[in-house]
Amino acid sequence: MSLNSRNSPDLLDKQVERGFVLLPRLLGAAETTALGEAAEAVLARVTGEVRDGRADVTVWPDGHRLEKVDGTTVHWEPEARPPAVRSLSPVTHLAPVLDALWDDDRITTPMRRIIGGDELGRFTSKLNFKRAGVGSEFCWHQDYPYWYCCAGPAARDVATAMVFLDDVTADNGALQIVPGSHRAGPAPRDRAEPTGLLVDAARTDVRGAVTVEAPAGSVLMFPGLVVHRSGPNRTGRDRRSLLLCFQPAGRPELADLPYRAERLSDLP
Ligand SMILES: O=C(O)CCC(=O)C(=O)O
Repeated sequence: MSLNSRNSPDLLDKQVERGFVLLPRLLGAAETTALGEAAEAVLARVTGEVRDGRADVTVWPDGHRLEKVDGTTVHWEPEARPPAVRSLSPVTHLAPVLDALWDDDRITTPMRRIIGGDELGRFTSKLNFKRAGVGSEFCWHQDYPYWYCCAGPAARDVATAMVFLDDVTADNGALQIVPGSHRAGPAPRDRAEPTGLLVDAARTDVRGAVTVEAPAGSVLMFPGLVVHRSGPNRTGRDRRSLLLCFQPAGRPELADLPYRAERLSDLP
């Protein structure tokens, strides 16, 4: 599909400049529903394996529990009772309909503009579930520090396409983005926070943040240096999304790179 008038090259360039591109209803209703069904089927299969005791467990310094099985990491909501999954990553290898999106021109054409290269490669993928009533906050952060610990300076060239599987509104945990924040480079991090990955919001100007509401099937794209957060989902409606993180072709994927926490000392 070519870009339609709403998503004309000029408008796209302006959106790239401000640090995020929103493509409303890029995917049709039926295909969005099919993606949601595939996401639920993957989740059921993977959590079944976890229940059978086949996963390797890690607990992060902030108390978040992660379990690895089938080449994906299951990240649990820290507070949800009964337990609920916060995210699965990487995930597209677990369902062909999710995997096909890597080669979908509707996504790759604008993504090439953001990354600025001809040939795109995969970096990683994630399903964020943000379930009704229990989906928790993502604090202010840039994706960059985490990716930098794995990929080093090449992390600058990674950008995300976030495919919304449900309608996104301010009250079910829409993303808040600080326009132009990517241009300032790595933001000061909160040294008191155990992961060392979050932005210090007291030392970063987040006052101009915008809330990105969009219908299901919309796609939001942004590079790893954009400062963003999302609130908890206190509604009765899930806010699921599939994130595809692209990079220039020919580079190793996130899953093949060791996490080197000592690299954080290179960053502010
Ligand atoms: O899904 C969300 O609300 C936050 C996504 C995000 O920032 C992340 O997964 O790093």
